[in-house]
Amino acid sequence: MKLYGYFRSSAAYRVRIALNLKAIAYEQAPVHLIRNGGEQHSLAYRARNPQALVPTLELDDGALITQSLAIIEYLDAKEPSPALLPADAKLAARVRAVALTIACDIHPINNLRVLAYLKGSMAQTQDAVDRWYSHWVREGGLLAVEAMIEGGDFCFGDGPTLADLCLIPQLYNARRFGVEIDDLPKCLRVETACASIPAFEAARPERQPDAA
Ligand SMILES: N[C@@H](CCC(=O)N[C@@H](CS)C(=O)NCC(=O)O)C(=O)O
Repeated sequence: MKLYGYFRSSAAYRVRIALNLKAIAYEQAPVHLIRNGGEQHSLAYRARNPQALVPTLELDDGALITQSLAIIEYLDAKEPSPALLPADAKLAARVRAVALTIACDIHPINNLRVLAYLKGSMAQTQDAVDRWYSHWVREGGLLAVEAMIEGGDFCFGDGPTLADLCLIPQLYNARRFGVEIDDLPKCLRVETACASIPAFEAARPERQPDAA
């Protein structure tokens, strides 16, 4: 398998954790989101992912899957162990609710292209853009995730699920942009627990071949 991604992309980070947890071998194909005007916009990459976003997973037969959550659910179906969604339907719905809060409610409005549009076409200052980012990470939001998760080492239960795969990259990004997260003890406990798991550690942005 080949993962088209970018070291700092939180969506690609989610998929790297899933691949590592399931011990699936894969090759990385870096797509630099800043250099050359953003390599995601190239014709070659758009042919793989019409949204011009990372990640894209290319399977051994050449099939392409886009959208990190769709990729992770595909991997979970193909390689069920360890399961990233609980068998219990009610618990699985709670796991998905946290994952979707991050992937659908926080991430899209804080994506690179949105921040660039605010700064460029909307002529906002860097300070205004930073305030937008922090506001939507928290209110959009991690404050809700803090209330939704259980308070143990993982968001739910005694092992990582799709919820943790979304939370850890979001916390990484929050730290990178200086967003206050010290008042989220349950999220921070999950962050500490996941940091000791090699699959999470190996997926960290600074450990990737394209980290610059
Ligand atoms: N919902 C998509 C989001 C993908 C996404 O927005 N990726 C970002 C990096 S985290 C990206 O490629 N941004 C490029 C841009 O904004 O131009 C997913 O989960 O895969």
